[in-house]
Amino acid sequence: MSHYPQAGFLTSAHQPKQFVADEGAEVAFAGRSNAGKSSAINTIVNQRNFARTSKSPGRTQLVNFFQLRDQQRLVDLPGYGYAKVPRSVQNHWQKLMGAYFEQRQSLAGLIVVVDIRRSLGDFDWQMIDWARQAGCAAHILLTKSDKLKRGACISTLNKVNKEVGEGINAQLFSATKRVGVEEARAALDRMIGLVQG
Ligand SMILES: Nc1nc2c(ncn2[C@@H]2O[C@H](COP(=O)(O)OP(=O)(O)OP(=O)(O)O)[C@@H](O)[C@H]2O)c(=O)[nH]1
Ligand SMILES: [Mg+2]
Repeated sequence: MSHYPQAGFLTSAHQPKQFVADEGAEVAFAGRSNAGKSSAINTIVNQRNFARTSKSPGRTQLVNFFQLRDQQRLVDLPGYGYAKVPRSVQNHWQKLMGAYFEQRQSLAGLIVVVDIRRSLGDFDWQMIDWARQAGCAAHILLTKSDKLKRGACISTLNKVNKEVGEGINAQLFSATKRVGVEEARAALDRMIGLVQG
């Protein structure tokens, strides 16, 4: 059975006015295009094709809202940093994300999904800064950890934890090999308020 039996798709928003009612609590997933956000969400929720995945990066330009439990949501934010996206799309992304982080009272936490083979990029840092400004918790998934040897995973994990400093934790994750799923669920549940901590 799913860890989140009530989970389901709510809506996709292209404009802030399409965001779902700003009540309860939600945790947003952000990351570079193709980093593995949708795969991470599917694995954590334990439903195939819950959030769609794609082989062509930059396809998801919408803010996708999912119900997790009553008054608790997951949000799949549009991927960033895909060079071939036209400037108009990049500007739209910037505005949409700015509005989301500024307005969203129900934003309880941010999960930044980073391909472990890349270090944190400018946009990842912008997300972390926005989260800090919004006063919400943040957690980092170093995903695709199946692509590196154990030693390289650990040294990247240590390096990233040092870079982000106090208050934010990074962890190893793999959607393919199901690494770090319980740890990610615990972070998600803690941020969303199920477990006070
Ligand atoms: N080996 C490996 N591949 C992964 C993992 N997670 C995702 N992928 C692959 O990486 C690609 C992108 O995954 P998505 O989950 O669609 O990435 P995304 O961040 O949602 O991408 P956009 O929505 O386009 O921004 C797909 O081909 C996935 O199969 C993982 O843990 N290990
Ligand atoms: Mg996606």
